[in-house]
Amino acid sequence: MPCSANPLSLGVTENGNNACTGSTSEPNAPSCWTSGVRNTIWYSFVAPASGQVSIRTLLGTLINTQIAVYQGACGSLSQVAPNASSCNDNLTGSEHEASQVNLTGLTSGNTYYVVVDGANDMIGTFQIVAIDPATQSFPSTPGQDCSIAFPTCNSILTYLIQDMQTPVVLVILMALMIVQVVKGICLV
Ligand SMILES: [Ca+2]
Repeated sequence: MPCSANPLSLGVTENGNNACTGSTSEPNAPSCWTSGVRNTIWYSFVAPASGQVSIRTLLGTLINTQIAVYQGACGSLSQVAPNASSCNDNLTGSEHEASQVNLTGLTSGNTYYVVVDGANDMIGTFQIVAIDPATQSFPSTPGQDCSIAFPTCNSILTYLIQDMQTPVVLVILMALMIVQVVKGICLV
């Protein structure tokens, strides 16, 4: 429930599990959520000087999250306006059943509350991270993202096939291909 929310430090990923949770002493479900039994976990964060915070979930055994952000006293919360900016079920792109909101215009120093629920009646493990997008980026997603931009021109790419636990070196003649296809342009 909101008054026992877990504090989030900006930029630090936290593990969560919404099994064995309910929805007592908290606001009604926000309009963007998929209905069903609510099994919520509450987090809080303090808005940074930029007034900007972006929040994202990463899926675990909970395979479909939905989130919303509230403000005010923990016992009488109101959703951060506009409601469409502070509520999300599914983000677009990969891992689209996860959730993300991008908030601006927050009051620096104020405490805000983030609620995480499983869509429908879903429960399980997940991760959540909040960042100040003015100064931070979301951590990379293991198995999906490179932690840094990776130039693909004229490179030797090394892959680890995780299922086989066998390193395989693939030499890709990107330079030759790119010269043939888009001469002079380097994909980064
Ligand atoms: Ca979702």
